[in-house]
Amino acid sequence: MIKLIAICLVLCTVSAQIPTKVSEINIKDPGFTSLASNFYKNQKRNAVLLTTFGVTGLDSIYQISFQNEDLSKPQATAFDTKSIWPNQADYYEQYQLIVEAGGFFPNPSKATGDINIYQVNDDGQITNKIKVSKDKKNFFYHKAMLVDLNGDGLPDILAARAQKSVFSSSGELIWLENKGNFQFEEHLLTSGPDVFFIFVDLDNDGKQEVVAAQYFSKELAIYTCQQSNWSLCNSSNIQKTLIDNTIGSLFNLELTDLNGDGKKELLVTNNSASGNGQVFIYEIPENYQTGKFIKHPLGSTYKPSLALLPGRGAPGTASSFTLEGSKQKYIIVSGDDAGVVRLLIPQGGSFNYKEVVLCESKNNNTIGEVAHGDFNKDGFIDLVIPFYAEGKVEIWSFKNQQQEVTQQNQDQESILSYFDYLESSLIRFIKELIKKLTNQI
Ligand SMILES: [Ca+2]
Ligand SMILES: [Ca+2]
Ligand SMILES: [Ca+2]
Ligand SMILES: [Ca+2]
Repeated sequence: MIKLIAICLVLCTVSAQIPTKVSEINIKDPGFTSLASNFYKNQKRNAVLLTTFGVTGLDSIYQISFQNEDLSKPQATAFDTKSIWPNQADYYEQYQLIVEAGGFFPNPSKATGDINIYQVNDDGQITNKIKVSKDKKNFFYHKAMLVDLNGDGLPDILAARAQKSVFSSSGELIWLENKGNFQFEEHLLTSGPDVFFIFVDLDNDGKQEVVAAQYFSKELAIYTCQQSNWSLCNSSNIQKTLIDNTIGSLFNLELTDLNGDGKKELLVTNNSASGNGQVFIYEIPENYQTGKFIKHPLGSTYKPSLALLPGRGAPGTASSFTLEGSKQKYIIVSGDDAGVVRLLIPQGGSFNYKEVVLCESKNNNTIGEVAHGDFNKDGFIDLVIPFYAEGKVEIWSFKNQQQEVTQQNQDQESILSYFDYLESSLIRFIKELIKKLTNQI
C-alpha cells in the first residue's frame, strides 16, 4: 500500500520532457537525416548524415560533426555533390559503409535511381563511391539495407524500388548478391514493396519477415518466406499477408515496444495530400497470418501546404525513443509537407499520448526527416530537424529538460527508498507483534 502511494507520487510528479533548440546551420534543401554511430572510428565520435534534394540540379550528401562534442558548434561537410535525389544515407558501423538510395519521379531525368555504397576510413573520410545497382528505367529507390541474405559472410543489399507514371505504378523487392570486390548481382524477390520496408522477425521464430509500407499500392503488408534463408526466396515461395489497405499511401514504419510491456508494436505513418495523414500504432497478434491487428490512430492529422503539386503529402516519418524516467517511448513526428514537427509524450494507459508542437516551418512548408540519437554522447537524446523550405538544419537536445527531470527522479528515488524503509520497518513490527501474540497464546 505504502509502496503504491509512493509509485503514484512518482507517476504524478514526472513532467513531460521537451527538448530545446541548441543551434542551426544553413544548408540548401536539407531532406533526410540519420545518426552515424562512431563514424569517426579513431575518435569514437558520431556524425549525422544529411541528404539534400531538388527537382532540378545535382544533390548532395553531408556529414555533420560537432566541434569538441559541443552541439552549439555544428560543422557540415559535403562528401558528395553529384548525387541524384538521395532519399537515404545510412551508415553501417560494422562494415564502415554508407548505403545511399536515390531517384524520384517528379523530374524524368531523376526518375531512374540507383544505390551507391561509400567506403569510410577510420578518420571519417569517404575514400570510395561505388554504384552497386543496375539501372532499370524509371525505377527509383527509397530504401536499401545491408544484410547478409545468403549467409556467406558478405553483406548483401535488400532494397525496394518503384516506378510511377501518369498511367501506372509498381514496386519490386530485390536483393543484390555481394560477389566480393564490390561486385553485385541482382535478384528479384517479389513484387509489391515500393518505397519503405523493414526486415524484422515479427513473431520471434528466428526467421525474418519483410514488412512493407507501400506508398503507390496503398498497402501495409507482410512478406514471409519459409526457406532457410531469403536468398532462396522468390515470388513462388514468398507469401503475402495484408495488414491494412484502408489508410491510403503508406510512408514509414518501425517495429518497437512502445508501451514497455515486452510486446512489440508497429509504428506507422501514411502520407496524404487530402489532410487525413496520421500516425498509427498496430498491435501485433500472436499469429500474424491469421490474427487481427488492432489499430490505434494517434494525435492530430496532418495536411500538406501546396497539396496539388505532385508528390506532396503529410506526415513524413514517426520514430520512437526512450528517455530516462519513462518506461513508455516518446515519438517524434516529421510533418513533411505540413511543415511541423510534433512530439508525442506518453501519458500511461493504452497508447495514450499528449501532443506538443516542437517547431513549425515558415508558411507550413516542407520539413524533412527528423533523426534522433545521442549525437555528442553526453547521455541526452538529441534531434536534427531539416527545414527543407527554409534551407537550414536545427539541432535540438533534451539536455536541459532532462536535467530538471533527473533532479526530480533523484528526489523521487529518495522518497521511494524512504517508503521502502518505512514498509520494511512496518513489516518487521507486524512480524514481531505476531510472534509476541503467538508466544502469549
Ligand atoms: Ca552474402
Ligand atoms: Ca519470423
Ligand atoms: Ca508493447
Ligand atoms: Ca546528446
